[in-house]
Amino acid sequence: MHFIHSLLTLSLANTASAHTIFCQLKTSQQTYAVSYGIRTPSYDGPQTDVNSANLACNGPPNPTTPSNKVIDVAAGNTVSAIWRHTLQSGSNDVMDPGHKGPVMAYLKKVSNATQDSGVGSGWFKIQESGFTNGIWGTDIVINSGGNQQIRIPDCIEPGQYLLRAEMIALHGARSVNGAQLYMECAQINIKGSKGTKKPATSSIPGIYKSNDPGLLIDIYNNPPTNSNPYRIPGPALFTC
Ligand SMILES: [Cu+2]
Repeated sequence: MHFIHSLLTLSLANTASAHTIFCQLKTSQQTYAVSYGIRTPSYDGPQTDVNSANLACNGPPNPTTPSNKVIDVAAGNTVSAIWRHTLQSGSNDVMDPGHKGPVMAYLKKVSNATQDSGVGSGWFKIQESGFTNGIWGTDIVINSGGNQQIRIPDCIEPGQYLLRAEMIALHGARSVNGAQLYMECAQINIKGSKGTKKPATSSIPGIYKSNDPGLLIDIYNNPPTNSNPYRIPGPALFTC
């Protein structure tokens, strides 16, 4: 009994230590330092309450550190949101591969990216990957050394934005609030766009419900299939 308990404790400890942080941004120009222009937490834990204000740009129980930097990004460029298990981890330590689920990115136009909390309206989704041919979005990120590829639209207005990158782990999602949501916000300045499109926007919190079919799901006993595909949560993807 004691042996079994120890094994259980060990496996829980492993799970807890294998969360993830979007901690670094790479543009076509430069790979920025860890935490440069990104509000990173020191602890890598998830948010699990989709109605929390901390769903926007993370927060307690994972307090984030502000950054006074804003990263220039050229419209139409593809950037990488780089994910790591901890702020010190390398590319071989992205997240526990047992963490399976969708990957998404959102933008919000702001007047001052270093000051805006991100909470509330203005968000639109610019990238998503769910479950295709047995591969989860998280698998793609882990297998590419932690790189989430995000194309910055070239049809929207230039200026300052928050870039919110998100990975969702569904291993515990068979019960309500069992999905683990990981997100951080980078502070960017989109340059070179002559676009004027104004995407339809949503509020965070507000993009997800705890019973969304993509968040309340038993991926082990009732995995998505071709006839019952995985439904990525959140608003429709914005495209130019
Ligand atoms: Cu985790």
